Amino acid sequence: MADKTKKTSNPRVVVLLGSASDLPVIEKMLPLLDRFGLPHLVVIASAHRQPEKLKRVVKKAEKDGVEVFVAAAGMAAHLPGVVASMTGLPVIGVPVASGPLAGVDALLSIVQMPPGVPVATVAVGSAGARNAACLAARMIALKDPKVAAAVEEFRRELAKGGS
Ligand code: RP5
Repeated sequence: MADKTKKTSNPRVVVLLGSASDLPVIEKMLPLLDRFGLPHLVVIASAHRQPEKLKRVVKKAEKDGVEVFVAAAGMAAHLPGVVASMTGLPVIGVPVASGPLAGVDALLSIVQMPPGVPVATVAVGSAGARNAACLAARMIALKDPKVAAAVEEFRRELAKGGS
């Protein structure tokens, strides 16, 4: 499987994908992270096919100071839950409509975490990916006034009819 890791030093948000086939879903999310001033890294690391790589990526990201993980996956979609099992940082899960069940499978898998191991689950597909960027920014904005200002500016644009 090709590794399309986007290199960024000291990412504040790490976006994990279950497969290269999930890349189109997060395309519209990355410009939003840029807009909120959040350096990010995109890594393909399947929970099922590459569990050791996944653990390495999560542990290195923690060491490098990541603040929020976003994990997007389709079908059985265990990736966000497995990431949440490996870290105490916030994890946002994006369900991807990649199988015959059109994302309902991934949505239920990601949202139904056992108590104590939360994954903040957003909508299926690109809308969810965009909201993952907004939610990550709102979390980080709690302690970063610059990000808070960017979030407020974005909200003002939405109120004027932007999207
Ligand atoms: C999941 O299975 C991935 O997140 C992807 O959405 C789906 C299909 O993966 P590929 O067969 O396209 O690699 O693990």
